[in-house]
Amino acid sequence: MWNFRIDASESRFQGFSEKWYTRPLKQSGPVIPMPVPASYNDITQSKELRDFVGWAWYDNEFYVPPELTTKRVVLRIDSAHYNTIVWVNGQEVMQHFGGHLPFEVELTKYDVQGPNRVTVAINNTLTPTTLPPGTIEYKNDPLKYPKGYFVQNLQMDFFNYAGIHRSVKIYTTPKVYIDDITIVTGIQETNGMVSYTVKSTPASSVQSVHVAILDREGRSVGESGQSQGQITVHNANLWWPYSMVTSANETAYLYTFKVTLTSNSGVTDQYSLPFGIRTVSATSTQLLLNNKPFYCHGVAKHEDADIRGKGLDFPLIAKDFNLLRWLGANCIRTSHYPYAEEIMDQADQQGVVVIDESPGVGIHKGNFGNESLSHHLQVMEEMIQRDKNRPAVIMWSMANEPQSGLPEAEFYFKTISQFVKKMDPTRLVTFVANADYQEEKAAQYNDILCINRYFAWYSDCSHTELINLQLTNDLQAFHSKYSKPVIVTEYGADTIPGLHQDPSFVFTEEFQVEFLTEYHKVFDRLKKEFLVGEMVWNFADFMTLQQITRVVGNKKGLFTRQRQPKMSAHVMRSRYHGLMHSN
Ligand code: GCB
Repeated sequence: MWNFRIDASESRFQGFSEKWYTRPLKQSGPVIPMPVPASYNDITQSKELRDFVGWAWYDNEFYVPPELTTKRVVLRIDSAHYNTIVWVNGQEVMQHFGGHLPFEVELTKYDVQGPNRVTVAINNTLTPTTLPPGTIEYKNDPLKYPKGYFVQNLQMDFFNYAGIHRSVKIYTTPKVYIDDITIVTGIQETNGMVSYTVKSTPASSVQSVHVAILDREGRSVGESGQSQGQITVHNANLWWPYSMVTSANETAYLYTFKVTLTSNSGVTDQYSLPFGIRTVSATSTQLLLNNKPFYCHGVAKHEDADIRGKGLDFPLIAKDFNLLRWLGANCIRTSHYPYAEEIMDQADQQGVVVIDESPGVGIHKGNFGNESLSHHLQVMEEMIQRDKNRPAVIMWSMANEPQSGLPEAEFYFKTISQFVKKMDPTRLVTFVANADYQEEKAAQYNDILCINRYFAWYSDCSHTELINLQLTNDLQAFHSKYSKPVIVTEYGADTIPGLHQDPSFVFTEEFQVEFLTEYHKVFDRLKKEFLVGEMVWNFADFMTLQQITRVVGNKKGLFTRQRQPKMSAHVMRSRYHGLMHSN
């Protein structure tokens, strides 16, 4: 529990003018206990706090045991949404723009034996250059609104949860330490080719680097004394998604890459990184994992649950992975932002393939300028840096449903796609398109065409008899234009659990089943041609803004927000288990 208060002053700047970071937050005014990690929005009964836009302040105390002060002491925040400033003992130590990704600072140069106070101020305001973008609209009609009244307009449809969403850690490393490891794998006949680079700091103090690849039993299967090189793993066990497991291969085989660093005082640092040997590629009609065709049958998700909002929650992570297995889903998209590292660890370990998406959701006209682009590149860099060694990640998604029919989208996505390919030539890149195939300007830079479709929901609502014709024509047109494989990354219908009507009616469980089943008929046909994946929108119901089109949130889940199955979950389960055996 941290101390917490929002700055609801008219200026929204009282915290800075009164320097709340210079003394315990409770001395600045009333504070409440706030759990970390969690979104702050749903923790109290206050509507003002739930819907708050502006600076929220947290503080807490920590100690660094004297024996650790001889080491490098680092403060790491696994994620906070959105714009964050951190002070230690009243001194500003770091700032970070953007949710969903970690940031850290070395505290060694500050006196931190303690007791220490860490103060964190977080602003959830979204602007035209943040990711996701948003706008603040001031309402100036004095007959309708009080002075200074504003609303936050968002271009995404999920609730803008805010706060310290993931863990805050103090960790230590030796002074001469392993700073970064990059592993890239290839396959030659039955051998795994493991190329690696180890970065150590300060490089001048390093005497030697030793690397060893350990198998699951801890036996060394390859070693080297170089900080950079390639190791051949003979008769390698490849990393396979669990749906591709046969008697000859195992699920998600992870090796350990063990690095030992020596300085003139002996062994100074050791790090063991789990990794998998696998390759990803695409032809004009296929997605290949380890040179074998892979059909992705999965779900798009959200980090979202009652009370904690987007806060990290281990029981929820375990439950969701159990439900993915129950469903037979072999693939998830981290719609619409990078998920917690603890979730990604499970995907690596359990053999669930991931399309790793940036928070670039709802990029519209006015969000394609240079400032937006350079921030987007920065976010892609942080995301790739964080997830580059994960075997589960097969594709980077630059964005969800940008206005990619606009001419300015072409340069924007060309630049990001080239940047991503340069940083990571071993994975595929995409963004999830929503424009009509004739208007689409940027999908040429995607390796796989990812498309969200809502025929019979947002268009021709209720007319499930049109899905077959419309979806077939649309997907075929996209594929013919670009000669690339296609994944339908979203399709779904809002469904209120427990609402039944026969014949089907929108919002009933019967309608959701009928709707999904009509899509499946098309998928089953096009799967033989160029379709390489289908992903339901959404795994579970999730919270949105308050709108007349949403009944307390988006209800397109196969599961309720509390993770109980709707009728559709059983239908998907039978489909996915069937697909698994034909994969
Ligand atoms: C979409 C968006 C997703 C929405 C979904 C819907 O196309 O990508 O964020 O939640 O539609 O249900 O409207």
